[in-house]
Amino acid sequence: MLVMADPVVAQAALDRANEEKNLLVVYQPIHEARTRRIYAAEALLRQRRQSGEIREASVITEAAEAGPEMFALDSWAVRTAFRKAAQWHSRGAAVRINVNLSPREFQEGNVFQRLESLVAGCGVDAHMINLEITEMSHIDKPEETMDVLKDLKKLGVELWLDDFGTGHSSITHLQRFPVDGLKISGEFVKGIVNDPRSRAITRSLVALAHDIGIRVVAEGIEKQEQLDLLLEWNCDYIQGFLFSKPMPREEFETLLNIGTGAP
Ligand code: G
Ligand code: MN
Repeated sequence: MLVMADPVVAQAALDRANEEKNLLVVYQPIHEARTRRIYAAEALLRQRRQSGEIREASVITEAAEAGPEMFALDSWAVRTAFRKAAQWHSRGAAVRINVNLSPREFQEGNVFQRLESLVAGCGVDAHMINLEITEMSHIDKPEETMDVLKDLKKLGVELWLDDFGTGHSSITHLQRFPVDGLKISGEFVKGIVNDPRSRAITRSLVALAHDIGIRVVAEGIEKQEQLDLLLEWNCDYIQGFLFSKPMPREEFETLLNIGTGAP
């Protein structure tokens, strides 16, 4: 979810897409489990429909899968999030910004260079960025991936495995790559109260992460009983509708107790 090769062309495509499709970036808080302090915000791309309803923008990105526009949309979302985060930081809010890195970024190459210029252009502190990564198994060159990830870490960002335990986000990645944390998929979390398997898996994933010295976000928490168990297992961070849904920027800034004015 980074920037296209030609920034002028990319920006024009974005402005158009943005106008036509009413895109917006929403922010979902990630809280520190023990204190409930807001630790980070995950930036998510959404589409505002004429009715005013806001929905997931995956339809747009899927439709654009064949062309470069998907990157344009994603990079617009990331740039928006980075710019906002820079403003929050300048107003004294110590909140990290989580962005989702598309697996296609690795296929396109130059991930490090593109991220570096995006970070510089937005004036955001790279040490406040969490890159959420999935599906690294699509990458056929593990050595090159390793080099890119090491470079990214030198830039100062943290690397988090998203949707851990589902699809292609696997234990091999924990073994091979220098990740800082993992996000346990809501698919597991939703069963922890009633399904002994989901409970055992989630508890073990938290313990596994801690044993190798990394941190954990549990995603998709919707019920108090789920939170109680996660606290008992010493899960580090929590994200889900029980605390906060993804929200427009203004609302998130109100939560942070800061205002940044114009979009
Ligand atoms: O793949 P990733 O983990 O980045 O997906 C985040 C998505 O999960 C967002 O679209 C967000 O709206 C959704 N989400 C966040 N919290 C919850 C939750 O508590 N319940 C459900 N069902 N979805 C959630
Ligand atoms: Mn994510």
